[in-house]
Amino acid sequence: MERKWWQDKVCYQIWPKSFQDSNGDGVGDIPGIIARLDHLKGLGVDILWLSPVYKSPLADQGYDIADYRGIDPRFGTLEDMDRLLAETKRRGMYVIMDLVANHCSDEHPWFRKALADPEGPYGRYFYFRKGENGAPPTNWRGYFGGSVWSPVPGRKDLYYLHLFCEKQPDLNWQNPAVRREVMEMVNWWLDRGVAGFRIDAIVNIGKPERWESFAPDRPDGLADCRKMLADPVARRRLHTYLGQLRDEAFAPHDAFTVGEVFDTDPAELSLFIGRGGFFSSMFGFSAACWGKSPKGWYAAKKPGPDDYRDCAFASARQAAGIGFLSNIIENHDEPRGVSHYLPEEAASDPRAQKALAAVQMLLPGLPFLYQGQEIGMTNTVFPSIDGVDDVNTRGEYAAALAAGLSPAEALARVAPMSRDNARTPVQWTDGHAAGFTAGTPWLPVNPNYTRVNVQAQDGVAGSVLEFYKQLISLRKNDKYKEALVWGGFAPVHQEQPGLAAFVRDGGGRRLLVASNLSGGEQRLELPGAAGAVLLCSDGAPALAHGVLTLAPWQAAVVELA
Ligand code: TEU
Repeated sequence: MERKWWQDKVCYQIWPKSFQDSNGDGVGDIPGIIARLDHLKGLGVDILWLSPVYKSPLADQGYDIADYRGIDPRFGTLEDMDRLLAETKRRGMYVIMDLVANHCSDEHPWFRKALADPEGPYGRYFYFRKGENGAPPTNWRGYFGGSVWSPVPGRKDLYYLHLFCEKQPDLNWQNPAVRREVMEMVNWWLDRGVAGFRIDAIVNIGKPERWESFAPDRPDGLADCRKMLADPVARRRLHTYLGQLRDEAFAPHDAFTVGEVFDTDPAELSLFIGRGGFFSSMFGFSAACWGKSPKGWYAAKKPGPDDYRDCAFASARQAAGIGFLSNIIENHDEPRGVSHYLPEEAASDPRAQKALAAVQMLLPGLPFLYQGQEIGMTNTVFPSIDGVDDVNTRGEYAAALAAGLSPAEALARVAPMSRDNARTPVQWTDGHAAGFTAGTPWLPVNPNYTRVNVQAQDGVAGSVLEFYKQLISLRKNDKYKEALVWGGFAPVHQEQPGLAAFVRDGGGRRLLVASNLSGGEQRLELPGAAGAVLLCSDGAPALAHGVLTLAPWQAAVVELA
């Protein structure tokens, strides 16, 4: 595999609105990020992914962009952004931005001009279609529920397409002028010093030739819009556009790019992240997709530690020899990983949080942490649906009600999946608003902040935060890098419930990573003679007669002779 500058790095996602507020308005901002760079440097992370900070009405929290070259005043200014780039550079860190180009905001000048004249040049930046007999052109349901079509105000029977919310009109990538706008914008940021992009919802940019309704798949009479993405013409178009992005923007800058690509066909992995692929990396979402139901969140099954292990291992094997997947246990769209993958009674147990961390951080691929993960932040509590901000959660709540659930049941079922779980403010201290803001936070702080916060863990032996630091420094240690970054991967005793173990080998070294993801003891026969114990989450593991015994929720890394 070709060696690239970003492969031995550790990445960290910042969701700016909830990271750190600097001016007391209750909303996180870029100066707040700058103020916390030393925390991130101390943790050992290198590449910071900033969720959108562009000018936006924040209908989907910035994933609805009104000006691709402007910073939203709530987050700061372009000067603040330049300062962030300089301050990260000074610390040997990199910033990647979020490229949200499947759609823009309905408040973007392009869409305003398009609405004023749908038949004009800006009309061709979007998808306008005529309905039939008062009904929208197709019966596609959007990602957040409801039709993907909204009527154009003042125009009889004309609709515009939005796969996400109605304030996120889809951009028409078939129009070369749109692609030129995107290429120029991406190059503008890369020239400014951004190291690359996380590429949002990108599989949606290839649209099919024929726009047809599908058989309804829910009581609402609509059908999942994702069905049209499988169309061969849509796929071919997607590949063409991604090739253009790579050739005209990413490759000339040697940018680091990570695609948000769900449900990838394993046969296409090499096209996406192989040598000369569209992206540097893409997220391995198999664990995040586990248990999801076509009916909606209310019908989703909660995964357990073994499901996480099996998904993660399967993805690692698929990518072996091809490229680097990006490994997550959570992001701004998912529940907190410790709440989602650990059994309920263990989600807040630092031992269990560390055992899960060891697996994620030492798998092949690139580790991505999400803000607050490093201190074991958990899902929050939802007293009522009125307190939910997220447009996605509100759509899923409506789907649960439509399926006949009572309001209380609907809330109880969608709450564990809500995107607001990951969007509560980062817990820095046990003081006012967890040290996130001097004012009132835009979304309530998770009530567990008095116990779970950075201040309580920083420099404290045995804390989740200190364990993440150890994992990161082990991955970066020159002695073990060949094995942990570029080396092979072989699962060990995967059939053993509650155990996640694997061997990483390279540069003449073999390391066993063994995590006990259960509340009972785990014993495993070592696949080789035991050498030094490089790391242990709690205490020391018991090693005798070629057998490793792990205490409940204990994780260890052992060098094999
Ligand atoms: O997400 C794309 C996407 O497919 C999501 O709808 C995902 O399925 C859902 O959030 C899971 O809960 C990206 C961004 O990550 C998300 O925050 C945006 O809302 C979305 O694109 C639209 O830009």
